[in-house]
Amino acid sequence: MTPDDSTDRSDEEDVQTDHESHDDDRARADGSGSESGTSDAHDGDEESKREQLDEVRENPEGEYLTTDHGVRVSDTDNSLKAGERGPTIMEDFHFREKMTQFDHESIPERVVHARGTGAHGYFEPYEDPDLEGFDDISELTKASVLTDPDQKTPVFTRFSTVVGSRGSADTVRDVRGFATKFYTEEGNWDLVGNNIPVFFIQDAMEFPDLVHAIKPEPDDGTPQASAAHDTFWDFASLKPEITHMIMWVLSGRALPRAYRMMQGFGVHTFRLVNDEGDAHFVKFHWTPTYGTQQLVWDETQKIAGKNPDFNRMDLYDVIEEGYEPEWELGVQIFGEDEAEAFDFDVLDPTKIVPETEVPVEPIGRMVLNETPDNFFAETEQVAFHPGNVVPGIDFSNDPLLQGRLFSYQDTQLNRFSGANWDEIPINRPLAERHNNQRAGFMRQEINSGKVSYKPNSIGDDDPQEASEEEGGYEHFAEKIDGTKIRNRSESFQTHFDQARLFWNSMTEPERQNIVDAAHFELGKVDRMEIRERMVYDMFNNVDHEFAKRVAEGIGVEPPESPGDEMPDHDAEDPALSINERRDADSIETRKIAVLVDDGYDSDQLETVRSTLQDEDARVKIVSKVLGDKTAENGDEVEADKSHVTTQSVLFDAVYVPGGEENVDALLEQGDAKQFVAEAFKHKKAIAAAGEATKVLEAVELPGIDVAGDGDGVVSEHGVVMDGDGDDLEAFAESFVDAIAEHRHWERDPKELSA
Ligand code: HDD
Repeated sequence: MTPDDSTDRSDEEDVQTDHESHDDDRARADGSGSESGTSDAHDGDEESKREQLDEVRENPEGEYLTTDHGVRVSDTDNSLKAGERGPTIMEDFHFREKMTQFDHESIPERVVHARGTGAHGYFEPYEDPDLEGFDDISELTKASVLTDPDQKTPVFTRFSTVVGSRGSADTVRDVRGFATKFYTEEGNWDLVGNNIPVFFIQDAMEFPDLVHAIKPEPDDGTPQASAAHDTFWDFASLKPEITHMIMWVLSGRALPRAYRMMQGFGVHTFRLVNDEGDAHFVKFHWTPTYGTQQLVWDETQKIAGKNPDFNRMDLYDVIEEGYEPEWELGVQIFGEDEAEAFDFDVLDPTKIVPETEVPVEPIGRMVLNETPDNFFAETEQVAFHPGNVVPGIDFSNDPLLQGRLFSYQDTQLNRFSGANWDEIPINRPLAERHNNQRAGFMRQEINSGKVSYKPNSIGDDDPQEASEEEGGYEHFAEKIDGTKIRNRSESFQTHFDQARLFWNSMTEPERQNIVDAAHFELGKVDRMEIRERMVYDMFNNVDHEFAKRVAEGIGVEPPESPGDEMPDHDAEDPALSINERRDADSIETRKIAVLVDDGYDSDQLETVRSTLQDEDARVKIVSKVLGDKTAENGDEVEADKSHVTTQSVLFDAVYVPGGEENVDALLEQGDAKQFVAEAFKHKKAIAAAGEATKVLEAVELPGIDVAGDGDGVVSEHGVVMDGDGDDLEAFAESFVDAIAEHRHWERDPKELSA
């Protein structure tokens, strides 16, 4: 019997309430049953979500304009009036409808993570991943989305900033959201994480306070998308548990180069549960194959003005250009006994499980390969909920996670004004849905039949509850024996250990970035007592030298001795440092500007350009004004951007080709010299050959001896030069290597700004 048969009234007497009797009915367990409502049965391949969305796509090409009710419209510019110059008439249904739709176009923005962008793709588990202590991943979990290499599960991933409103700039200092909806055969699984593996607070109860403190202040509504104001640091300075997160937020992690160049973390400890009901703790990690990379602070602020959609456009553009951003999903697995032995509590979301203790083991990969058709319908309306899990994936008692399990469902009610947000195409699962929900605002499904309750005899007691074997979700049978209590566990009280681990793990340039960030953030705090608390009560308990360095820049008397709670350890974990981990050496998708004017050296430009393009970098010609530029030999290139519309901060590297006339023109252009100077300041690779080295001389790059005739190809701190301009291939290769370094941190950050 399939679920469809249950509406057959002739079967009414044949009531089955014994679920065991449905054992043969595999249709329920494997999702291969007949279609029902708007949720089709799909076989869970990569295309299946796309096919489901295709059913609701609309394209007006070649069609007549109609009202929402399908009546063709003859004039959409003029309202219906009583006389040519008379008042508008109420009966103008087209005017009323058009205006009403417009007036109701916006929905409340997300209370946090309002600003974001998303893309479609798929997830596929690796064949036979190497997992220490397990012969097969099915010993760990029964979630086929993670175990079956033949299953390509469609996903939609939305990246976001946290604090800013929907229209705020992308490159602000902030945590980034990294939320993935897996449309699995067994229902939707939402992994709603961030690009930082810890969180500000330990208990969801504190979340409204945290968000109120960091959002614009309630009296004047400023500042936008920034933690750099009194209320946030007031809150932070009174909450030692926030220390570890503060270290991450002051670091380059809060300034990702691109969404596709940041790690993602599930943050909480979750559980994986196998067929036998055995559970292991797990931490989820996403690692980008384009490498974990950051911007520098000065650059982020300029980008916010030049292109506030920097990260949004980056993701859209690379996918549209045919690149496929990819992340590897890794897991850290540990048992309850191991968890007991750690000197921190795995239920405390302000703690990582250091990779030096438990390695990250890769189990699959996610590829994003399709942009949404419509930002509102897909990216804005996608609704995540950490409570969306599938059999084999379960929660832990992390009090932050437990609170999230309530908050997300609730917040969607606010965003969508009703409970049927799960029926919106982007949120609708691929797995079949059958239950006794029938009503509510904007109900889309038409559920047939008389029955919407259980138990029932009229409808054969369908839909049936599924046993575990039939795919029914069973919560992990954790034994709980507790006293009702409202307090914080003693095991949650070590606040500085891992903050110190983070500081110890940073390279010196990263440390300097953290200190500079603290100078900026706390420099914006008016109240001295808050700045003092941050230095004495927080930073001085992480590292004494660090506290002194911060104090010196914010008018606070440097502490004379380390804080009483400063941990006595020098442990490091190289996985925490962006500079140490790198994750990728390729320059694929990197954006390289070529500064060109008439009279450029065409052979040189083409050699460098083709070398870069062979490496899948994106090369753009930048000139004073748009239009074609003519080379010495009569070749032409068309400028992609002019100095008015672009700037060095929007590129990863810059190349200045030779050619006497070209170089003379560039030397006259302040914008061109500024382009090179800023690229240097932001530690990006720079290349110049032949006459073009004169541009480097004119810009006076601190600490760089510009190569001259006879020096050959020279690479100094990421500045690649060929004074003779005659070894172009070696020159181009050297430039590729310099770009792959991402940033040349050894350049003194202070020198140019001095
Ligand atoms: Fe949250 C959105 C990630 C703690 C309450 N959160 C939201 C989004 C991400 C995260 C990525 C955006 C989803 C999207 O793109 O639509 N949140 C996290 C992480 C947390 C976390 C990694 C800590 C580990 N969040 C957290 C707590 C609460 C919330 C403790 C409340 C108790 N979060 C929300 C929310 C949001 C949200 C208010 C706003 C919009 C939404 O849910 O859909 O419910």
